[in-house]
Amino acid sequence: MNSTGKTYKVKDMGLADQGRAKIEWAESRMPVMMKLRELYSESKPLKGMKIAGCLHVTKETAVLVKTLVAAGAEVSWSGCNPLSTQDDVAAALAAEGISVYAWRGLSTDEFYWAIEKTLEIRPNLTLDDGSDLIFTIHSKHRDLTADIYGGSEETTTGIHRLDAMANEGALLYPVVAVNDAETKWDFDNVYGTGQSSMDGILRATNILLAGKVFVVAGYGHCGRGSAMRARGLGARVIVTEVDPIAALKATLDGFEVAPMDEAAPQGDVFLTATGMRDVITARHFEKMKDGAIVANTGHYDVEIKIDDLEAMAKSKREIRPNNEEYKLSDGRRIYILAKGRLVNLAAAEGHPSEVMDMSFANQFMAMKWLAEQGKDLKPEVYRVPREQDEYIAGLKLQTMGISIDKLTPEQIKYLTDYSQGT
Ligand code: 9W4
Repeated sequence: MNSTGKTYKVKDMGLADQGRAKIEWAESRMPVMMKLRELYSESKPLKGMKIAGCLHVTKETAVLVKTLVAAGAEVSWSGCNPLSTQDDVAAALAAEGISVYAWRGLSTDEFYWAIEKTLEIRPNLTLDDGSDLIFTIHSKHRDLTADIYGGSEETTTGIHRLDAMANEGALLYPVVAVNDAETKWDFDNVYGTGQSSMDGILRATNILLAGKVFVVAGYGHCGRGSAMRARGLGARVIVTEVDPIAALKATLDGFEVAPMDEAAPQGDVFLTATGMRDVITARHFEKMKDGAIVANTGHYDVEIKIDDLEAMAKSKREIRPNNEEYKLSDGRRIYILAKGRLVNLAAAEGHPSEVMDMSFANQFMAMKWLAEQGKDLKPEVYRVPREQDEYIAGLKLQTMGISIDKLTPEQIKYLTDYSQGT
């Protein structure tokens, strides 16, 4: 129990001061969240709302939690991934009076126990990353849905599952698909993943990227962000693709484009960002130079076929944290970062706070909207309205001291009046 009589379970309350410092640092980088906190701490649009959240317990999430509380909500929280919980942040939240049930490395049973604990408040709103809360409520606690105005979901994967539920008529309350906001996915993927992938590669290797050949597999948003940043650090970038449109964009953006078979013998660093499995396999490892570094920032750990490398290797050792050296029988050495898992999360810290600022502003606005309208909505999956996206982008620009032009009434008329011709 903490000073406010709330229960919690975290690793070590002695870490609370360190966690508080981390949260304050994030707050100083999340001006949109701080603006929303200022705007709504008086009118308290979430007053009377109980929110259960299941989302990575990080310094940025703590800023979201504190903003929900400032807007009047009572909050209970668990982490959505056993490896992403920052124990110091969890302790700081507990010390602030939040019912938080999260510690790094908890077991599957403990994970579901934590979710159950957060549901004890009988939430009016749920906030998910991966839809574990929504699924637990729909399968085990249907009685709770009577009090629930709605929920939000952070990820694409979660939303796909919810769309399927809604299509079958199985969804019992409205859910906002936060991932679909442009101020969320586009900025996360291009600027968040782009920078944090370079960060992960540099932390795991400490190499000079200038002058290196950097191969990016996939020219979706994450690939584009990574290619841009690698170029910015002075690397010569080669993009590989299967989609002719994406390949053409990469070419016109000034990148070399080649098949992986041709890129393999040239690359110093390889980064997969395709979302597809088996992008780098034995065939490519066979052709790589001695010292080649291979990392993934795409889908889980399936893009690099490490089993192939294991089979080819004579020996293997950890040479630095998140960096394993595989020695082949011909003497070549190949380095795999973070065991082929997401290098930006495992070897660095994910999206910088400035990027999470917009994702979580979308979460906050979704909660506010559901608190105000949820009871009148059908149990469907709702996209974030364009106006919310524009509001958040506008706030971000404002906090950065950047102003933009406005359409004049004549221009608006010109836009909508087809009779004027071209
Ligand atoms: N973090 C994560 C996942 C797996 C993992 C070394 C190998 C996602 C989004 C946000 O999934 C997340 N595996 C690890 S560390 C680790 C961390 N290892 C350790 O050995 C396995 C995750 C959202 N987010 C940001 O991006 C920034 N602030 C946020 O809230 C966070 C974490």
